Amino acid sequence: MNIGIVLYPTYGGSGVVATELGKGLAQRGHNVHFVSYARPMRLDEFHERISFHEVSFSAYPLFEYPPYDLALASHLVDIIKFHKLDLLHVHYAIPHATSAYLAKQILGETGQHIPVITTLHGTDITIVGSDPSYAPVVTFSINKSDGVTAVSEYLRNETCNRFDIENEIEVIPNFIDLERFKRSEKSHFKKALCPNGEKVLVHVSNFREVKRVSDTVELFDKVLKSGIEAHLLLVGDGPDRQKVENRCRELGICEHVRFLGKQEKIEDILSIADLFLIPSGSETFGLAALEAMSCSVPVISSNIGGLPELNIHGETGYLCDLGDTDAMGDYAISILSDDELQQKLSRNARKRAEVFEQSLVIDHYESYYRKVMKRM
Ligand code: GMT
Repeated sequence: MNIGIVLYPTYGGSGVVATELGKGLAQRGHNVHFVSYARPMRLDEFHERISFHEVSFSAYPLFEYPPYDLALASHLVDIIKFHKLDLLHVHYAIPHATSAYLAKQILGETGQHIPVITTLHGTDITIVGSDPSYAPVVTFSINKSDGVTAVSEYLRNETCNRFDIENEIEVIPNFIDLERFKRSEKSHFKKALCPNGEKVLVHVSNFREVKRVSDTVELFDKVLKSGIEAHLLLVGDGPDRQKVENRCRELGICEHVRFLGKQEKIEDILSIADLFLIPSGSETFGLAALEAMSCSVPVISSNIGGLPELNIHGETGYLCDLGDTDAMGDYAISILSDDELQQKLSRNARKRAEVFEQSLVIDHYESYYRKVMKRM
């Protein structure tokens, strides 16, 4: 098949899922055309069946806001026609599903029909929560898609509750490359960061408010106060970075907290982790937690969104009420002070990650593509 994938190229789960899916499809013999305004972060290698189309648009003085959605629709018309795409898979309703609908209508005028599949990753729903003016466009774009997928049961239910959805939504979860994300020998790295064998807690995010990075610092402070020698590695960057560092200074724990910034080889860092923290205020799936679990790292998360579909309380880690850093701290202390418990949770975490193995989920996408194409 010739497949178009429209995605956001930035440091974030939806871009990672879309890129890894496209790479996996290319390995299976499909021709994949990625479309975005910049090269996607994980699209870092050459493959003869992968192309990237950059959507460029001019900043005319007349436009205070350059119309990216229209530029994208025009590019899509051209790409679909010239490369004879069989299917367009867009990640995010805003504006991708809307631009895809426009492109489809334009092509329909010439008798060319292309199925459009929209994958919801979640922030579309959150944005509408805080800005209802998008609701009609999101509802329309979801209903006009030929197929719709969501990354968790939670997101499917949330979408149906918030919008007037006529389409069926198929749940296809995030997935993981178990070969890449596995615990590997990194003792030199561990020794450099923790010369006295300190425990390692890790958090990875884009430091947006919704990630509640400060909660990781609060619960880590509790861990330190219990007498456990430990380091907290904070990976990623974003708007809350300074606030979090200020809190570490107030608590006087800076020598135990390392801000590593954005990192490509997350699996190396996860390989020396004893515990992963994801106290988010909203998380439709929690790809960062899945990456940690695949590297045999137990997870302490908030009990919200799609996280309970991934992290099993008492088996792969623990789920706590949102913002309950006291309980999170207590669970962290119990894991870090009991090797047997830590090892049991680690083994279970890896086993749980195997459910989301990449090729199984790509199979699911491929069969969904066929199902949608058949009913066209
Ligand atoms: O979490 C983020 O800030 C990034 C966001 C994105 O838009 O890329 O991730 C969302 O999609 C991921 C892939 O499906 C999910 O694993 C994340 O849970 C989801 N983030 C939120 O719901 C906040």
